[in-house]
Amino acid sequence: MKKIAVFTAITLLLPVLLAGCGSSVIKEENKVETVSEELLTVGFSQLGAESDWRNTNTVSMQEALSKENGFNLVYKNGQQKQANQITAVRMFIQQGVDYIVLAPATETGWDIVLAEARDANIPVILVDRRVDVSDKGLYSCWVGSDFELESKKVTAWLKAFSDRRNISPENIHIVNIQGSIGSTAQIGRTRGLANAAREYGWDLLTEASGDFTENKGREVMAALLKGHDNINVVYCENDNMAIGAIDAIESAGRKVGPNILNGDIMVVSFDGVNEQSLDYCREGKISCIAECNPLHGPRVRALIEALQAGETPEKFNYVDERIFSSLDIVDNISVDGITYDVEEP
Ligand code: GYE
Repeated sequence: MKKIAVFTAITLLLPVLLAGCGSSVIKEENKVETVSEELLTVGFSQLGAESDWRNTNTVSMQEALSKENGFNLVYKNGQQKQANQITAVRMFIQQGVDYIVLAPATETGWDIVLAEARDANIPVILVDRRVDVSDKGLYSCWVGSDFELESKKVTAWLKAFSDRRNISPENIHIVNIQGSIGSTAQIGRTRGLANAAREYGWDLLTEASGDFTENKGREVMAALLKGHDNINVVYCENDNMAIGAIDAIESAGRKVGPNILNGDIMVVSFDGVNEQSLDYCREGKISCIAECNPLHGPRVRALIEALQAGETPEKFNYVDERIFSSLDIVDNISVDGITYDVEEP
């Protein structure tokens, strides 16, 4: 495979300090650098920096694909826009990188650029979210979470909780603050809730996207409270939106918590990465969090090393994840025949 000898430097994003992630800092975007022939050049198109999950994921990738580990990583931040990611992938192709790692913003719209990568003989590894392409041969493999399973865990927890508290299904009035529409995480988490609401007879009032950000979560929640006076469960498709939503609920003079027949609004969420959301979970402000594991760097590294060694890794690689609640009411849940202990956050 072709190696790149020379790159020259550009770009600049202020390093983003990670909440809840100790001292890890995202390195600036980079493009050009002189690298030794010994290193494998990897172009990583990250979709953005919208959440703590995402920033932790970026750091994990940068740490695993470091020079010390034998990699020359070219990192591009797509700013939550697929068009930017397509440009980044084309740039990687032009530079003749050895591997492309893509964390795609949305599922659709990748056929053409991935065909260009294949024509250039550059293997593509997908991380986190997936692409919906007519030919699965356009990428080598994927590693990430089962987002619908995460949703099934949260809804199983809510079902068990409401059964134990004798809350009848028609008294459960849910709004869903969705992630970025068309992303794999949104699609799976939204589908899981819709299926559970139908199966259990919950009142799913409405859904609106908060784009996985704290600010939009706050905005959307404020609007939902104005439009519906009976909301008692908020299902947030990530923790950053949950933090924003909790702020909006409290600013509206309402209380977050599990006593939903006595005026509380219950918040449930996904990720378990950000320290504040874990604190909220310990305090009972967030009743339940399905973990979503962002530490894919070493997994992607292992996939690249397998491909380098001429092996064919599994096409789809799922990570194991937990469920958290500090409420002493549901010890475990069962989903698709598997029992998961509900753990302390
Ligand atoms: O849950 C959210 C992030 O795709 C799993 O994207 C990821 C999701 C994660 O912005 O916080």
